[in-house]
Amino acid sequence: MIDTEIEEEINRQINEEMYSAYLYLSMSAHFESLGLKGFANWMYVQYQEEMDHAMKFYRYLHERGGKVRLYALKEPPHEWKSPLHAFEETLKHERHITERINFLVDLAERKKDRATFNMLQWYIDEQVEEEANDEEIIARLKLIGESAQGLLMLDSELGQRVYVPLVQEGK
Ligand code: OFO
Repeated sequence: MIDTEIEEEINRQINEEMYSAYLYLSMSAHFESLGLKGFANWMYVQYQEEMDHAMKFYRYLHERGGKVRLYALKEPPHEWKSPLHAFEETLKHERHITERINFLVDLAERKKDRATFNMLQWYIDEQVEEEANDEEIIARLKLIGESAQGLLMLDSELGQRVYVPLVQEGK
């Protein structure tokens, strides 16, 4: 049986991951409305990945005999001043998620819950990758500046991103 404090914090994390999904779906819709189909695709893939993050915690809690509780989702913003602004907000949000994962790792350590500690290692690696992806796109957007041509080239590149379900990756 899983410790009740860990159970509660994993339930909060399911909500955090679902909010991440909601936020990125809102960004995807925003880019779609601007005709930036590639940016919209990138954010849609991100939305799908965040749902996987939520469901990985969901399945884990059941495996450990815990009870999943789904809490209300916050309403995400609907508009961003520019693609750069949207990606800066994405990075800010991911840094918050990294802090949450680190908090969960500390809690698992304090409670001597080795299984949870182990499961969380995947999220630690994932956060490194997510922050690096956002930082790279932010750097590119800063270089592009006001160039419409540069923005459209990046849009077409971001349109190539493909969703790979976690279950298919065996994770
Ligand atoms: Fe974006 O990594 Fe989950 O939330």
